[in-house]
Amino acid sequence: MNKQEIATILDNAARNAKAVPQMAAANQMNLEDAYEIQRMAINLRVERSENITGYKLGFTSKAKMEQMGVHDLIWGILTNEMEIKEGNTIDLKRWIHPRVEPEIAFRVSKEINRELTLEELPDYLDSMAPALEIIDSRYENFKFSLEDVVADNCSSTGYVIGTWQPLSTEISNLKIELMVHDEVVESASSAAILDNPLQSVVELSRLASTAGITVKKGHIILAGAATAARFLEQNQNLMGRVEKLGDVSFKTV
Ligand code: OOG
Ligand code: MG
Repeated sequence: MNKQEIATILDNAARNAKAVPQMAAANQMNLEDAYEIQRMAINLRVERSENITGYKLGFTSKAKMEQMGVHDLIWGILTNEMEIKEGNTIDLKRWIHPRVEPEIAFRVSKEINRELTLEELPDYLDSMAPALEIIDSRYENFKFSLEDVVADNCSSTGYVIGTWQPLSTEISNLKIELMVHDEVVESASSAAILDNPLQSVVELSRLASTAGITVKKGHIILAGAATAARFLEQNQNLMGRVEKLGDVSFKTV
């Protein structure tokens, strides 16, 4: 199969909520091919008039790498179709086998087109918020190689952002929790994310500028989960809680 065919299969899998087999090994896909396929699949969304709203980092913590068996940092693209408003109720039928994970989101205040240092970030970010990411691998059994997950836009499928607040640079040791019906089911320190979640923004600035992509003002950046992800079930109240930043929630049916 060529790259465009793979991108179309993955796009259809997401639209029809129907899993497909992994494709990297059978098609000798390398990492560069995988990112090209990711862009092609995003272009199909843009052709349907979706807008790019930001970027997400993946496998920035050991807990995530170990859960999924992939040990390299990856990045994917978010669109407005993936945005879920805080407090909304989502019908799980729109997804295949969705999981949720607690995250921290940053908002870009000035165009980023080169690799930034940690010290420079306060000039480029204006706010941060607690967030929940919903991931839904398009592959059967939620199993993939590094190339497969990259081609599948890093399992991106949904995100919920809590209340934005001014950027604070001291966030390297905040408690991050995932709660189901008010019970904590996953918990970690933000230090689990590359020792400091702001480091995810540094990594994104490097990866995006190398790929010739400009991160625009207003874009959001998800730093990557600090904990393992949990499968979603019907009739759940989900909440992400980040110490000092507050809560973010949604419900399932
Ligand atoms: C890939 C996405 C990883 C994160 O926060 O580490 C990710 C997956 O686990 O399916 O979003
Ligand atoms: Mg994530």
